[in-house]
Amino acid sequence: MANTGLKGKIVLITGASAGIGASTAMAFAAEGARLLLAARRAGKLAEVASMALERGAQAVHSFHLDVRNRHAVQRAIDELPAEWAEIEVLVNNAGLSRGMEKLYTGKIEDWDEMIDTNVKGVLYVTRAVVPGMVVRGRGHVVNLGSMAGELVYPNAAVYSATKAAVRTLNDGLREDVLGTPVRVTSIDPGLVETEFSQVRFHGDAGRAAKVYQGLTPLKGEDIADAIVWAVTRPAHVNIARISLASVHQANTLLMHRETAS
Ligand code: NDP
Ligand code: 8X3
Repeated sequence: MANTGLKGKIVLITGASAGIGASTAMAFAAEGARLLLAARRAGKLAEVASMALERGAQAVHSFHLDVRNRHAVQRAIDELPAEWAEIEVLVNNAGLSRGMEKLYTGKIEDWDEMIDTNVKGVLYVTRAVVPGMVVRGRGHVVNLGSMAGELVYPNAAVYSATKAAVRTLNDGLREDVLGTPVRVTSIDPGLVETEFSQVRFHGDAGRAAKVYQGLTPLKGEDIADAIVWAVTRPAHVNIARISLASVHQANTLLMHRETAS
């Protein structure tokens, strides 16, 4: 293992039970970090925790967290065991898309879920964790934005708006911690094959698979790799944003799909 300075460092990953969050847990585990893994599905979280220990994590502490519940978020952070309190890296990853509908016919419940998770959830976790980073004089916040935050695509206005909000919050936080050593980075991927589309289409696996048909999407590991790279730059280097997509995707509107001959 190369010395990236992450050995023994405490890394909190929200939405660690699947997809990019789980891959990020594996990548930090391989660096010997101590992992705080949070999500709602306890069984999945336990599987990720045990894989992370096998992969080299120095220790793992998992806990139930619904990022939409601001009191639960504050309580979970306040009540961390003392040996887990000094969070060095926060990965604000928990997020989702629900539905693909025109804005004027979209389901309001879907909008609420996306806004509550992707925007308010990021705010609540950031508000609970970053004061400690500022007091300790060290820390790195990584926010999962999206290419959709850069360029809205049809039938996804609300999801895209939440990710545009993440982009603004990311940049605003960087302004507000200026003068402290705390760093703030947004990771803005295009299509990544995870549970994302199944969640978006409420478990419709066929519809989800079509999203990735004929192209090679990014994998969770690709995003994890970018996150670990960003947080292991020298302490004076602040990576503002990494935008990354598959070679088959130019932006949210333009993709190259191979058709079966
Ligand atoms: P997945 O659906 O595979 O994973 C999402 C994770 O978020 C799960 O671990 C889920 O855990 C967790 N989560 C969802 N809601 C909540 C909640 N209320 N409280 C706590 N945890 C929650 O999706 P991805 O891994 O693809 O998505 C991760 C992030 O990356 C999201 O922010 C997404 O917007 C972003 N992103 C994804 C892209 C993609 O193409 N996949 C591209 C660009 C950005 P549980 O259900 O157990 O709570
Ligand atoms: C998820 C990627 O392009 O489906 O943020 O919106 S995309």
